[in-house]
Amino acid sequence: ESADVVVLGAGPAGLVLGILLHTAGIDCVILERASRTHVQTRARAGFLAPTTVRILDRHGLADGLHRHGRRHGTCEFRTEDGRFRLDYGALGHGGQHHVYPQQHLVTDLLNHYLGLGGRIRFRTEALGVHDTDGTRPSVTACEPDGRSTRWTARYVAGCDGRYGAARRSLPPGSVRHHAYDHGVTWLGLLAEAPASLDAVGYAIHDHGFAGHMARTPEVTRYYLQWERGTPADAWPEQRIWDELDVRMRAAEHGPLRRGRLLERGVFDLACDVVEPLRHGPLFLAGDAASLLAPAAAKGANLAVLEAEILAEALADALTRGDTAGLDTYSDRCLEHIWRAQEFTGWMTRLLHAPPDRDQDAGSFFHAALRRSRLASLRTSRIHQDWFAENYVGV
Ligand code: RFL
Repeated sequence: ESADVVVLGAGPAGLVLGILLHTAGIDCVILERASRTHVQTRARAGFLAPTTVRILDRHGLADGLHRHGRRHGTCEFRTEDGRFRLDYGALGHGGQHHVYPQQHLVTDLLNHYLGLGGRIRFRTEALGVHDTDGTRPSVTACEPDGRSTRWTARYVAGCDGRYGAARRSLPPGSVRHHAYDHGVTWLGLLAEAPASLDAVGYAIHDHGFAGHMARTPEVTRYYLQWERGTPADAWPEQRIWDELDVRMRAAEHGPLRRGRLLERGVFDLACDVVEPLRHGPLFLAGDAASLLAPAAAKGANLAVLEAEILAEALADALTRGDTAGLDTYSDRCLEHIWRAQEFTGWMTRLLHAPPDRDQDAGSFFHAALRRSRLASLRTSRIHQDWFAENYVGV
């Protein structure tokens, strides 16, 4: 089988790319390992940046977001020195987030793509991308019935995440892989409960970080810094809520609204960047290109931005033979990626004690630095503007 562009993965990156290519009249197909139900129900991100909303608006993909998403522009830090709020939507360039769960966005994008007549194969796992040294790459894939197929293409877009086939297929030595582990682990929770505060909550505590993020009126995301290696189900629900109360200082600032925990997942705050985001006719976008720790909510936003840049470049190449956009794709994206990595690293260090905190040396020093950094953020308008610009920007 064949298509001009074979897209691997139907997350935000793959779907935006598929829609824009299809709209530009490019023959493309999306291969997705998971089932349609799985793709439409996988809860992850929720905070969409103004750039993302502008991109979705530009292509008529933001109806659901405007109808059901909510604007959000406040975060609250809770520390041993009390709490303070930043109305980041009124600082910096005045940008706000839209809170709209990623699975709803993915559902909207998928419906749009299918409505256009776009081709997608669910439960079809890409096994490898081949012949990337030439001009006629191919993708081997495993179909739902276990048969294997080969797709030939002009270009392949790897939007299949960190563990996908695109990254695995890069020939050794063809790209550099910069990986960094922040040394911190989070337990991510989805609670069947309304938000407990009208802000993103970041709690800094001796026991470790705790976070609160709105999702929908019925569901709220919480995070607990978690000991690496401890399974997600190690604690009963009661203990998790009690610990959230302690770290969020509920006794001081008001109770958390408790509810059944719908989902738990443990993940390390590790990040990486592939450089360049291209090998011959194979291009990487989204998490396949760069993974970010979720501390600053950048991953889905970068995925959409990169998909738009790549779609334009591929359309220029395929319709006009103009490959200038493909040649600059990697550099353009890497600029945004490193900026997002830098801010995410800054947020990660703001929210967590360094992993060596139990070894006395340095721990007091680091705690003092963090306190001072928070004091600056609480009191300096310039620091706040910088924070706001980076917090909502991609
Ligand atoms: P996705 O969404 O992971 O989609 C990749 C798709 O590829 C499929 N796939 C394959 N298909 C075919 N063949 C193969 N061999 C395949 N291997 C994989 C997968 O089934 C999947 O459907 O990647 P994409 O499109 O690059 O999008 C990236 C975002 O999903 C990710 O960056 C964000 O979810 C990160 N993130 C957040 N980002 C934000 O911008 N704001 C947030 O608030 C935010 N919160 C989060 C997050 C990620 C989290 N997790 C995953 C740790 C919260 C959490 C808990």
